[in-house]
Amino acid sequence: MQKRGYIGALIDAGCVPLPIPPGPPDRIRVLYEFCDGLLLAGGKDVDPRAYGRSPVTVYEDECQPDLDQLEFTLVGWAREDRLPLLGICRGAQVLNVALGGTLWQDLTLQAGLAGHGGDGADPSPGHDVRIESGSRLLGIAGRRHVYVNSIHHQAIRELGKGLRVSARAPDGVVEAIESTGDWFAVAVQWHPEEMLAGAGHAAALFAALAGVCVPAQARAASSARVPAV
Ligand SMILES: [Mn+2]
Repeated sequence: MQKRGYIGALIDAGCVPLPIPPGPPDRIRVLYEFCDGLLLAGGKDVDPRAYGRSPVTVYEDECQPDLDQLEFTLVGWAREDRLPLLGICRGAQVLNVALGGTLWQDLTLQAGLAGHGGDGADPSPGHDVRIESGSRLLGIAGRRHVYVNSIHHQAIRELGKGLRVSARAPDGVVEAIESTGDWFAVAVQWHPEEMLAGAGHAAALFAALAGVCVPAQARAASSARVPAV
């Protein structure tokens, strides 16, 4: 979590934000054990080599492979523990890649898909998204069509294992994904933390995460297995 927006949104939803800085997995695990849920925030591009592709754009120097690995580890733990997860922008991409999916490295290189901003020179005014029926996201947002901001030049390409598309932009770009199973893992390509003043569906995402978080002590008490550190 790098921006005040995420922290403020979590506090407003009744959470106690606990930033997890990069570090060795054993130390990260100590912090993870305190968590009742996980927010994967926006940030730099995922290193394309993490999903078996060579970098095709100038954004390679924007990558942060150590952060990628940390967040892949966190996703793996969260999936195993069914720890609730909300992914935002890069966080949605991290969730997808951690589960074996791939990304469009640069939407501006794809015909008809350039209108999502995020390249620093051409900010997008935003766009509509259509939320898929039967999705968790529809239950959270409460309606099929919402208007969102758009500050990304990458997007979900091939889905990771156990994920489904839960919203698309009018041009077909995947704008939200979520777990198909009983794990609350919901991720959006837009930035709800920057939309809290104007859109009820933005605050609803953070409220949904807070609502499904089970206190860590109760989770430990209900489980016969203590995760190994
Ligand atoms: Mn977009």
